[in-house]
Amino acid sequence: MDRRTFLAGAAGVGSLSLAGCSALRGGSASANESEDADYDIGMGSAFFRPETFEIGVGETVVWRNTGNRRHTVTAYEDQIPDDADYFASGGFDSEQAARDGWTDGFGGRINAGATYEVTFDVPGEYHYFCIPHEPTGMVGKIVVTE
Ligand SMILES: [Cu+2]
Repeated sequence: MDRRTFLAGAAGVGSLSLAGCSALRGGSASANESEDADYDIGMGSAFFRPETFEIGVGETVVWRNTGNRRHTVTAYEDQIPDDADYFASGGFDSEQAARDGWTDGFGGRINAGATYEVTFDVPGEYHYFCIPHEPTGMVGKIVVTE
């Protein structure tokens, strides 16, 4: 009689602690963290977020199109450090080539959900923009520090 009571009590405690564990695991905190880790800069309807992003020399910046429209990441050729390589989604080697490529058939587009990344080896400030949304102020800045 005493033994049966003890076993029933132990089983009850076990169920309770299991329920507690799965409630914790089902929390959304860890899921959100891993999504954020996929990119550094999001691209919304007509903005880069964050608009200014700071990294160290040799680090890589990942942009992700977090919206539904097509965007580009296109450097302003005269607003990057003198000895830095030009960068633009689509692999264009000049700002004019990137603008022409977009006009010719949306070259350099980053579709919804897609990513684009650049590794920065030269310190300084890099200003860039999105070709289709430049008129509405979709610009950003990368600050690379030593
Ligand atoms: Cu855009």
